[in-house]
Amino acid sequence: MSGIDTADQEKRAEFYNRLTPHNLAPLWEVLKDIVPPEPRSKAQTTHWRYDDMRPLLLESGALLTAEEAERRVLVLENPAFSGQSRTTATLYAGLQLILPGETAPAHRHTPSALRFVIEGEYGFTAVGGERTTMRAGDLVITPAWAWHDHGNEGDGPVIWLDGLDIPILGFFESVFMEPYNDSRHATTRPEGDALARYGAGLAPIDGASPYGLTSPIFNYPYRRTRDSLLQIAKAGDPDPHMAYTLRYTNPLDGGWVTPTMATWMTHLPSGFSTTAMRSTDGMVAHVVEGEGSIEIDGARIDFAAKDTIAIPGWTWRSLTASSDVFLFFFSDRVIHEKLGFHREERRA
Ligand code: GTQ
Repeated sequence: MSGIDTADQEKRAEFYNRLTPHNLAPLWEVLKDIVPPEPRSKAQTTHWRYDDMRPLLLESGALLTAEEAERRVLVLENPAFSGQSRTTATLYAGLQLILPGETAPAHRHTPSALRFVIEGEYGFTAVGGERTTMRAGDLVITPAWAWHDHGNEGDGPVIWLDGLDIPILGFFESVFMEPYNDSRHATTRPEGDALARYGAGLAPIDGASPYGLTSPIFNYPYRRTRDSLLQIAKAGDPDPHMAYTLRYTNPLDGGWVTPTMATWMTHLPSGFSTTAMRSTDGMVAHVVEGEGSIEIDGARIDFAAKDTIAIPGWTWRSLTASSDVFLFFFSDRVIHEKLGFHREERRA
């Protein structure tokens, strides 16, 4: 505090020292930090180039097996949260590698997970007795507390981006995890069952949501997402801020696909630029196709396909496409909305 003399300051400091043993602290010394006029994210804007990450991830493949690692993942760690396995203030992202013939053993945990497939053709994730083949660009959901394992039945590496709400459950001290009694969970339904039941504008006539707050569809195939975005682009009239954007939905209630993480995909035709906007949710952006740039609070990042970028909450962001661009996003927006503090601003 300014404008007070040294004697007063000493008196106050002496008072604060006597508060400490009582586990008390003066609010007025920290009020402006803990209740600022607007958010100032502690997360740093960070750019992970796939060309840098891929060789390192493959190197880890020679050091240990997926079985040994349980999950062989390089965490995309935000430099502002070194050692904390955080990509944004609230979300975790990592690159997972499965080599031919390997299994990442079955387990379940209270954090929700999403996988955005980057490369490889015969990777699979099994969730609660159903397998789905993971193709580049697919969004695969693993609901909280559902048994899941991963494998690779092809002859090349399979790599995807993991997104989990681990820091959020960590904050609430609600992380539980249980290993399964076998490396793979038994398959009880044919591949494609969930998509047929829930992903064709249809739903079972009886029965509730099998995974509670999480979408019952666990693979949103890229072919469909991409086709839809290209189809709506034919109508023209891209939104100045969002270009062509569609969100992934839970078909049973129209909401987001997980209880904590919002997911959407944006398509920018070559040459298109968006007008700046900002929102309170912190985001992870992954480049599916194309090249371009993103400006975040005035700093420009030039991105290439397969790169990943952490965008701190309440920063101004705008995109420019130098070729046809498809960007996958996930953020903690679901929680902001549910708890009523989501805010967004769009520049004219
Ligand atoms: O695949 O279950 O990146 O449990 C981190 C924790 C992936 C997974 C991660 C996990 C998983």
